[in-house]
Formats: sequence, C-alpha cells, structure tokens
Amino acid sequence: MNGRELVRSMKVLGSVEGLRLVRSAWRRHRIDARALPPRGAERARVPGPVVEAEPLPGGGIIRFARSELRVSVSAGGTVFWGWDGAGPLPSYALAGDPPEPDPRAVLEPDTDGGWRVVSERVTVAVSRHGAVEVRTPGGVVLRRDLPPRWWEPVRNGESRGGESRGGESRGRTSRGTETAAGQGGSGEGSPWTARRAARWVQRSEVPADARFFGLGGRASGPRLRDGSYRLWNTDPSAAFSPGDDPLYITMPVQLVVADAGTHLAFHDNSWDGRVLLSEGEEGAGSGHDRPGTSELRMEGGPLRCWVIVGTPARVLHGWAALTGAPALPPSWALGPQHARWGFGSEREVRRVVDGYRDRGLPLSVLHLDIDHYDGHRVFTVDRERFPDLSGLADELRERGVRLVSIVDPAVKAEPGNAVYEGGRAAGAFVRDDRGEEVRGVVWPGECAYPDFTDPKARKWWGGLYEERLKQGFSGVWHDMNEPVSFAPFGDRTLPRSARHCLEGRGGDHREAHNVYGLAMAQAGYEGLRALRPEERPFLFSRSGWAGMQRYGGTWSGDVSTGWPGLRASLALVLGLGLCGVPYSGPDVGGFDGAPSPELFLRWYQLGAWLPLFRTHAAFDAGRREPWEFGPEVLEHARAALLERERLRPYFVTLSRLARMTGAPYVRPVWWGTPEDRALRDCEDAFLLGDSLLVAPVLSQGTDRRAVRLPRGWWYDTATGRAYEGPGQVLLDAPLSRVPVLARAGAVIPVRGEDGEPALEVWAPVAGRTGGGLVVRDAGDGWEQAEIERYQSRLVDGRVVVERVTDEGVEEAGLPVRVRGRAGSDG
Ligand code: NBV
Repeated sequence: MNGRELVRSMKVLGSVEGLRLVRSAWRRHRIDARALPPRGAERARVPGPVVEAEPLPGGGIIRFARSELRVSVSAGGTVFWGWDGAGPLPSYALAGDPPEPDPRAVLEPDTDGGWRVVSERVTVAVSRHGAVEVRTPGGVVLRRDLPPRWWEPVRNGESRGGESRGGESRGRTSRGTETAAGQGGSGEGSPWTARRAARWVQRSEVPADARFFGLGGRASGPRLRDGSYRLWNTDPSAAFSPGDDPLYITMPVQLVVADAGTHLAFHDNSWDGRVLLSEGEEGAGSGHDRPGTSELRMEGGPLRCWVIVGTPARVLHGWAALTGAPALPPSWALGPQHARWGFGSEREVRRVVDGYRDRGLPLSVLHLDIDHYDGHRVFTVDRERFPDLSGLADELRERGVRLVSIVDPAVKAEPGNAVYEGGRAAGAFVRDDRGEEVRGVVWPGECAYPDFTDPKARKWWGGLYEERLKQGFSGVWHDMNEPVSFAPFGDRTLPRSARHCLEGRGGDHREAHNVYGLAMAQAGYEGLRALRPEERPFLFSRSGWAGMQRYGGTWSGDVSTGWPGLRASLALVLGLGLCGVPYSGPDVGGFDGAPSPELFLRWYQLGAWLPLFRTHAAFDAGRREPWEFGPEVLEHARAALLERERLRPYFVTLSRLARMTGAPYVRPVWWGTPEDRALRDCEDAFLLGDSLLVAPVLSQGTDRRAVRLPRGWWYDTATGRAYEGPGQVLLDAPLSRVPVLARAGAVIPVRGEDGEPALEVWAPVAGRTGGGLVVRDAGDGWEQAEIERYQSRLVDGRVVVERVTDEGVEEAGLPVRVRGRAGSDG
C-alpha cells in the first residue's frame, strides 16, 4: 500500500485500522520468515546430453543425462511437453482430461543427434541438448525453446561451482530439494513435485518479425513491447495507468504472431515468475536476423508447456478446447450497465435508474458495491440504507433492470458473524504452517480467507450465494480476490507460506496465489448453478488465471481517469481476449477522479463497443451518469447507447460464437490477416466479430483519425463511403461518434425499428460474395442455439441475401436492410 492508498483506507476505515494494517503486515512477514527459510547455496543444472528415446502414443520420452522430456502431440495438433515427469495434470487451467494423443504421430531420430515428433499439423524437434523446436509441417520454425536451467541447493560435500557437468548424472538421485514443513512439497510423485520450489529459467526464440501479445491483462498492451512482465496477480493499490505492471490477472500465456505463422505458448505453472520479452530485428548487424526472445524465470513449479499453432482463429479454438469454452453471459449482461462505489441508499439507486428512464436512456444492469453491506461484511445488507433490498430488486426487474452484487472473498473474523462461523465449522479458511488461521485486513477489518483450492471450501462458499439470490441479485461481481490484504509495506496479499489444499495435494500460497481468483470464480459459478439451475450464472471477476473464462468474465479494475487510462482499457480487453477471456470491459469514465466531458464521452463511445459496457467509479470520484456532462455529451452518449442496443443481437451472436469457437468478440485488426505486418502494430482499433471495425478516439481534441484497414472493402458506416484495404484512411471522428466500418458483404443481426430481429447487410462488391453468422437469443437458460448462416451477393446490381442450410439456400426469413454501395465514392 502506498501513502495515497493508506490515506484513502484510513478515510474509509478509520485510523484504528491504520495500526491494524501495520500489525498485519508484520505478522505476514514473521510467518514467512519462520516458515520459508532463505534459500541456501544453489547451483544451476541443465538436462545434459541426450541418452535415449522411448516412443509413446503421440510422441515419446527423450532422456538426457540428468533430465527427461515428455513430448506429446494431440490429434488436433496441440503440442505438450514437460520436463522431469511434469505431465498435463494436475492443472487449474485445463477444462478436463488432456486431449488424446495423435496415434499417427511418430518419434524419429533427427539430424543432429536429437529426436523429433512428426505429425500432420506440426513437427516438434528436440535437439541433443534439450532445445525444443516447434515447426510447421513445411519445416518453418515458429518457436525454439532452449534447454532449461534449474537451480538446486548445494548439498554437503558437493561443489558449488558453475553449471552441472560430468559426474552430475547422479543428480537424478539428488533432486529432492525440500522436505521441510511449510515448503509446499510432498516429496512424493514425479521428480518435479519433489523439487517443487526449484527456480528455473527458460529462454525461447521466435522469428525476428514476431510480435508478442497476451500474458493476461496488461495495461501497456496489446502489443507487448520489450520489457519485464511479472506473473503475480496484483492489486496495484491505486488507479493504474499503462506503466503499471503487473495487474490483477497475469497468465503465462503468450500469443506470438509472425510471418511464419501464429502460435500460442502456455507454460502451465501458477508460481510467481517473470517474462522478459525482446522483439527481434530483421537484418540486424551483418544482415542476419536477430530473433525475438522471451525468457521465462519461475520461482518454482513444473516446467511444462502447451503450444497451439495455426491461424489466430484456430489457435483460440484450440485454446478453448484445452482450457474450456467461455461461459455464456445472459443476454441482459450484454446491455448497458451502471455501477458506483457509494450509491449509499435505495433512494440514490432509484434516482439513478429514474435518471436513465426520464431521459429515454436504456439501462440493463445496476451494480451494488461494498457500501451496501453491513459494515463491509460479505453476504450481508445494511438495513438502514437498504431496508427492503429484495423489494427494490423486484421493482427494478419489472423496469427491466437487473441488480448485480459485489462479492469479496475476505470474511470478517469475528464471533457472531454467521459467515465466519460457518467457514470455521466447514474448515474452509486458509491456515499457516502451524495450523493457525491466516488473517489479513480488508474493508471489514481483520479477516479470514476461504481456501478456494479446497473443494469443500468451494462447496460451502457456493452455498452462500443463496443469500444473494434471496436479496434479488441476478449476478455477481468478484473483487479483491488477488487476494488482497492491505499492508503499508511488503506484498499486499497472504503470506507466501500460507497453506492451501490445492485439491488435496497440499502446498502453499506461492503456488495457490495466482489461481485464487480462478478457484473463487469456480466456487461462485458452481454455487449459482446449483442454486438456480434454470439460469446461466452471471459472474465476472477481477482476478483470475488461465481457464477463468469457464466461469465468467472480468473487467479492467481500477483504471485511472485520463487519456492513458482510456488507451489501457482497450489494451486490456484485447489482450485478455487473446488469452481466451472474451467478456470484459473497463470502468467507463475511469475509476478515480473526474473525467472531462470529452474524455467521458470518448470512453463511453469505446465502452459501447466492448462486451461488458459498464460505467463505474470510486466513492470519491466525480459523477458518471451520462447526463452529468452537459446536453451535448448526453446526446452523443445517447446515440452510442442506442446503437449498442440496436446491435444487441450481434453481441448475442458474438457471445455464442465465443462459446462455440473461442474467438473473442473484440479482436485485433490482424485477426484475419496476421501476415499484414502493419496491422500487427496497430493498437488503436479493433474488429468486433467478423463484420465491424471500430476505431475509437483515444486522444484529446481529435476530430479526424487515421484508420488502418485489413484487406477487402470497408464502408464507413456514417457516410456509406467505401474504402479498399489494405491501407490507411483518414476518417472524420466528430464528437458525435467514432469511426466504425462495416466489411462489404457483411450480414449483421440487429434490432429492427419495431424491436424485432432483422438483418443489416452491407452491399458486397461486384464479383464477390459476403455473409455472416447469426445466433438468435435463445433465452437465459441452457438452451442450445442454432447457428444460422447467411450469404450476400449481387445479382444484376441488386443485393440478394439468402440463408444457407444443409439442404441448400432459402429466403432469408428476416427483414433485410441493405446499406452501402461498394466501389462508390460517397
Ligand atoms: O469495492 C470497492 C472497489 C470497487 O469499486 C472497484 O471496482 C474494485 O476494483 N474495490 C476495487 C475495492 C477498493 C479499491 C480502492
């Protein structure tokens, strides 16, 4: 906690809490000092030279002097490799069983004395010193992971010097690095579990032209430039800007886009770590390329990796197959949402909802923050400020507005607090190495933390959502689940030595920290699903990890109010989408401070095109209602809102497609043409599905902006003028709107003027056809929805739209509105 944060929490919590914070930080420090003795002398080890190889389905095991590597290619072309017994399971990221190995993949000797696994879609070559190369079937190298290096404690009588060599083959028997209580290792199982806390490093090379994306939610993205990115979910403690790293969601997931192809690499390891990225350079020095590099330095955990290659769409499809299909938000969660920390009363909630209604502004969801709790205690209600919450919820629901509740994980540790006592009875709280409950300080004061890595704690916690449903809430918003414990110094989280169940394996917070939010999301999702089986849960979570999309989405967290924060908002949504988390959005207007009317409007105009469209701000921030910024902003915000609502059927379609294919709604402009290098560097525009290209205004005083187009014809939806890509065009961006382009031929589901489903079709260019997919809103339950396929073409200069079915083509069956006239100049 920095000074500002301390002052703020003193303001909110009172000065007594200030002392509590200092005590709590000391306690954390003491526990760790006791349970995690400092590392002693260590030495580095490498696998050594290759010894032999043993074929297995999908690949095989390649043995080196001191290590062994398992390589397996699945039938779909997904690559797995793991060192020293690290297999795909256990894993918090994977959705179920690992994919079946490809029975046709063969292990064969490679030219340099190494081995390779050859399959139809991909070749994995392992050099005789343990470098792993992933190549296309044509032999083009997409990624080369150099031999890893581990640090192991030096034992009595062993020399410390340098890298292990020669006589180190006995290293096999000297791998157990930790047996002490509280060190997290059971000492059982495969070699890597025995040396669970050994640090390791691996350097990887990618083509010189490659660009990096992903690593979870990074404010400085979406293209990740040279630098160091930490893998430790962190509440930045104050509103963040693009320079702040890490944030709430970190993931060892990188998407690499190069001329040679696109691939995703996922190191399935939840420990603290760091990724050092350096883009390559073509023709550097004497005409030779300098490859891009990515160096992963981990504090412990298994060295195992998944690599998925293909087009961006194939890669994300493979990623969703591996880590789970994104949860489908109910369609109301695709409508406009309004939140604020500090509504403070039922009256204020009604005032805001009335404000929307009186101005004819649609509103779908309203969120209640921690101020509606009784003394900040989770799963309670302040009856003075909210005497009839369920009555309010019913009333709002009749008016078409759902209520969503914040849920914090920390439980006030006090006798008489039913949630606390229930958690104790269930044995659900995190304990330290001596079996004492681990305490931290959050909004309610001193708190205990559920251990969401324990299935029985998840079950208990999930049941608590019944209270939220009874209050009339329709969904939940998980906060502070990095998890946070306020502290004036040191790490603002649980002690690293805090014990966790980890699904029965046992371990400590070093391993559990990054999956805490993910496991909490699982608890919430499963709880809601069991309590209200007929409806899809709506959940979004500030923290999470690879696979979190199975349970819901996320949001920006406390993005700072300012133009850089606006830019970071888009970076986060794009980056998370490429890590498989398609549903997210920023605090529109920024979390803190007071945006200028112009900044607010531009944020609003961006937010309206993102999956989660929600205004939100801190209790001491300026207003965020669109009418608070003067009549001009109100009119333009209204236009953005109405356009969002008109396009709701398109958002519903995109949410269904994300679930079925893993493709995010919001995609970088290079999505369909990753070979276009200029597009890879374009960070200020995005594709919304296949049909639209949105070019938000991200800087002050802009009324015209450059827009980079992918190949094909695109219409400026405001003017109807068509432009041919690839290339760059200058488009008007008056305060009233941001440039949005539609792909020629696109068929887009919209709400017609009568409110009924209709198709908007942008005329295809002569000689080409177009089309689009439509998935209709099938309700908020578990109904399967059908994908409808439409095609558009020009017949004698007239646009014809037809539905394509297995039997052939038929009439569209929906009202069609044709727009644009391709090739025309205005
Ligand atoms: O619950 C209060 C806030 C919330 O409004 C915000 O959205 C979260 O990101 N919460 C953080 C805790 C306090 C932040 C200073």
